[in-house]
Amino acid sequence: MLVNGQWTENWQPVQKSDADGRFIRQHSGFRDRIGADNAKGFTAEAGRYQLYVAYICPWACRTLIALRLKGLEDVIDVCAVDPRLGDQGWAFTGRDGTDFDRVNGANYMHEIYTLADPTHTGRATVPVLWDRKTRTIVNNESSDIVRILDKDFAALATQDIDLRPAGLEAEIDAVNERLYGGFNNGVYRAGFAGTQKAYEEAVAEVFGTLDWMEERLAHADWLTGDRLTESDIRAFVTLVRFELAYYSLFKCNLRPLSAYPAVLAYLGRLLAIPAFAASVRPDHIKAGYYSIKALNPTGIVPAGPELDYLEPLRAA
Ligand SMILES: N[C@@H](CCC(=O)N[C@@H](CS)C(=O)NCC(=O)O)C(=O)O
Repeated sequence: MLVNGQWTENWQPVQKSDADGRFIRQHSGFRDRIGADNAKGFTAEAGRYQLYVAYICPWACRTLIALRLKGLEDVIDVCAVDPRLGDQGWAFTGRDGTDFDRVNGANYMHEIYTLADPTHTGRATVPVLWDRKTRTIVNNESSDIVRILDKDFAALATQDIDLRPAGLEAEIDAVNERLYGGFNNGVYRAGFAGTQKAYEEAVAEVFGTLDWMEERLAHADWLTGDRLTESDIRAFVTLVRFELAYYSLFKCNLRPLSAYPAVLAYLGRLLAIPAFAASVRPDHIKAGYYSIKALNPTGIVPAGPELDYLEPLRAA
């Protein structure tokens, strides 16, 4: 991670945890919005911003899905890092269908953080929304970036979809909260638990949340009812990684997804939407998660699993 703008290589096993070994996620440091009332002058313009992502990363893929659902591909450039997290963190290698950084010419993601703030301290995470004009980071928090794309770029969007419709905000927030603690971050809390107690606590919440989703989806197509919202993006990014990575590497193996027929059908509905399908690169997901040395010292990537619900991606 970066400490006062200097890259510190030996950070890989160091995940923050509490006294009982519970994984603690770092807070995102750049939290601006885009619009006329922004004090830093960030306004919605075509060709001004670049979105840095990793196809392995569920948080980054939230923003990629939102970008494509809104039809903003020609408005905001996307730059994808190599899926493997190395000694220098995320890198721009051009391998496996990823990108070189044409905007800043960086080799590593941490350079983007020090360009924005030469004394930055923190992990150099994706996603990052970069402003070419002021040469800084607008925002590095996926939940904000999804709303920036949905609301702040609404006038430039070419698809008529509202991911957070008026009147549904409270319901969306309640679903998001449940999903974050028990599922999106829950799988990480299981995977990076430092004690048996912390692991068992997290894994029980993960499957409790899947039980809850199964119940909801038995009566509705989407998590908040009859229209797709940002909550479905949040559920999707974790669901589609569940059996590729979390079930095995993060030890979330109480039950496979086939024990949840309504959830599995929901995953199929989401995968049939091109914006969702285009965000899924199973090879990146496996290569990326299994490159986490603290969890998989040999770096060996498993051959499977073969998953029927990912078949349509292969045909595409
Ligand atoms: N709060 C952030 C979390 C992003 C995050 O944790 N990204 C991970 C990839 S899945 C990352 O870049 N990790 C690199 C690191 O921790 O050094 C968000 O939702 O945008």
